[in-house]
Amino acid sequence: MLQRLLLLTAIAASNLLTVQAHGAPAKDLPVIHAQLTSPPLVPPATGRKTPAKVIVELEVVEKDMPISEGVSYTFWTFGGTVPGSFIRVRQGDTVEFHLKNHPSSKMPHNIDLHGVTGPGGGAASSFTAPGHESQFSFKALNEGIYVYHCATAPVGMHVANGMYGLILVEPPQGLPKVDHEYYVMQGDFYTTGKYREKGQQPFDMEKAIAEQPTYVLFNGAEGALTGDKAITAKVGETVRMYVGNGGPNLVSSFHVIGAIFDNVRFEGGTLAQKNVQTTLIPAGGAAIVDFKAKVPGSYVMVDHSIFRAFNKGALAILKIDGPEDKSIYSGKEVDSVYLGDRAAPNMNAVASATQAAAGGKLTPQDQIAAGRELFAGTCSVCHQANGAGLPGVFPPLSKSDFLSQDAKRAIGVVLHGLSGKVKVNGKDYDSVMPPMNQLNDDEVANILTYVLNSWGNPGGNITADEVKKQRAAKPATTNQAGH
Ligand code: HEC
Ligand SMILES: [Cu+2]
Repeated sequence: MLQRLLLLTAIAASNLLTVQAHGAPAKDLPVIHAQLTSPPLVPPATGRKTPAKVIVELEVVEKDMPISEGVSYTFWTFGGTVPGSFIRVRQGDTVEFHLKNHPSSKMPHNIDLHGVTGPGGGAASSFTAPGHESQFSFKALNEGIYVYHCATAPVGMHVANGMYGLILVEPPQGLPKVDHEYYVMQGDFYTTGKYREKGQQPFDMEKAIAEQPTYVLFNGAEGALTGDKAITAKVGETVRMYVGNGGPNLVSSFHVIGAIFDNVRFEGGTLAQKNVQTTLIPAGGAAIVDFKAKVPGSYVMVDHSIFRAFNKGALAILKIDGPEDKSIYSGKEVDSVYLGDRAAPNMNAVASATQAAAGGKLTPQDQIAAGRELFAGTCSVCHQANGAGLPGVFPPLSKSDFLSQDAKRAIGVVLHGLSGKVKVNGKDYDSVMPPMNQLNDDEVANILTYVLNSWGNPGGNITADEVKKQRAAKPATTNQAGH
């Protein structure tokens, strides 16, 4: 309340001081409290034509948050989110920076802002123990979009835990008006467990040193920008995205499937490149991309190092609503081809199955519901959504005699793949199913339980333990004669 009052007073005071000479001493500048936003939101334009003294208050909070469905991670955050709060100032502003470290923190932290001119970018002046606050000032000399991050030893670990964000230094004349501005930031994450392995996952220093991330994510969590959390626009509107890359290790090949960036301020600099398909965003760097929404549908944002998108989580959605324009594009809405198992608008059933499993109360009904969501986009690409398969190419899973002969054998099929001749419902198939061992034990168990209880199959259930045992075993024989 008091803070609000102070803020209002500060704004009122700043309005009184209309004309401000360039280069006025900081003590004469109007005082403004920066409004910070959580991703994917961006604070409004400063709207100022003259410099100000801008007070930024940012608090470091260490907290557990989901990194994927049913997977929890202890993030270290600037402002409670990954990436951290978005800061917006104007070139020529003097920024009075207050860094607080929440009393519940276990670690000291500091901040290095790439928009600062001075040794360490503020790091040396901002070392802050838990329960403390530090303060330093800098003048925003250069316009641009800048990464900030923690630089406390071990630096890589602080960054890997989510300690980065963006600060925009507007040019004196401001940026051209657009209809939407969004804040998207990539990061790579290292957990001791495998991708999507459930439960609390600690940081894995060895994977981080080897630069082998378990997750590559936009905005700190798988699904942070998909389903009902997708960012949105309407046909005819302009969209600007401030896209950062916190790293710590990977360089991002940022791409929006089905869109061309009209303008890219690459590397966050002042020059704009036009008509760009994929823009490279270095670790510790950022870009400003903009484009006009022309055709409705779901646009999938990826790191075009494509295994990161489909197997490590680097996938987000921009949903554009509005009338079709068949003269530009005649096709259909993006489907499971690009969305994969993210095609389901939400994965609630997967999350509740995970919760039930953790509490030892998993029912076959939970498994079936979760399996249905995972089947879409994972198995349905080949076996079809109704399990009917495609004649001569993909065998049916509906009323499959192969499946009902030996339900447990299907575990091996999913984990290790299947090739060679196989007869299903009297028809021969001689093709290849790739191993799908990127799925974890719960996922395989749930998908197969769903399959066993769908389309006239015999029912029953498969447990995660059974999957675990078969994962260690050798590949299933591909020849039916062996059975
Ligand atoms: C890339 C295409 C593809 C995907 C994805 C795929 N399969 Fe298959 N699947 C096949 C092919 C092809 C065969 C037959 C292989 C052969 O001819 O030896 C097969 C065979 C099978 C069989 C044994 C035959 C039958 O019809 O009962 C089962 C069970 C099965 N798949 C389950 C799954 C499940 C569950 C998933 C999802 C986790 C999945 N498959 C994903 C292509 C695929
Ligand atoms: Cu830190």
